[in-house]
Amino acid sequence: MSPTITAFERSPDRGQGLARDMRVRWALEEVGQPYEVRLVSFEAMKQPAHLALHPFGQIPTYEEGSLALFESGAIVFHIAERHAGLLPDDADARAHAVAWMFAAVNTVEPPILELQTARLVEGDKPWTGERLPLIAGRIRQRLRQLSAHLGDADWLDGDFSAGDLMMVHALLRLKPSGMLDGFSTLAAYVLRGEARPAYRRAFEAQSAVFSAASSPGKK
Ligand code: GTB
Repeated sequence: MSPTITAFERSPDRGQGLARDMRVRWALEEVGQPYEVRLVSFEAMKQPAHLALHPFGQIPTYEEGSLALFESGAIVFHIAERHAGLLPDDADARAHAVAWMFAAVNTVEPPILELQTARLVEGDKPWTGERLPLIAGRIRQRLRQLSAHLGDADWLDGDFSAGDLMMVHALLRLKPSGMLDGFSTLAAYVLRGEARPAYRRAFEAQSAVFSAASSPGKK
């Protein structure tokens, strides 16, 4: 039976692949696992039926038989553990790949999210002008460190892994800010991720949802 994931009925990013269902779609495409998608509105996400799947009323979720999961990192890890292609066989290399998954969501992504919140949610606050350069500084520090680790390698630790998938997707949110432009090897790393056929298929699938919702005749 194919798993079912949830995604935004109408994504605020207008189908640019920034919402976190994209990570899950990408992982499923990498391992060749077909999947179903249930689209949810912001209202539906806060209703009991969805809260039973996701305690915080968000997307994505993942259902497979009696298993229901939330948190994109946990879902990608689950997919990577059960299918070949996203984690190395060697136990130590596998542990490294998992460390990079955590680094993506726990070390690199937080200041990137802060920037988005400061701009989009708190942009009208009197302190925003002073806060933005501080956040940008924290992001640049992480980018410098990540760039130093990556060097001229294609991926973070050997072959492409779930760690790269999570990291590339976290970095993608920086694209509109232009901050990646100052880090040519990271910009190329992100482009390598986006060029993967599995990424392209996942991107097209989530983008098609937005296009369909925006087509004439739809509210
Ligand atoms: N830690 C959780 C995970 O990784 O799964 C975070 C899940 C999460 O933040 N989900 C968001 C959500 O459901 C969608 S992805 N938000 C609705 C709500 O909280 O009510 C975050 C997101 C939203 C929009 C854009 N965008 O427009 O660019 C990008 C990312």
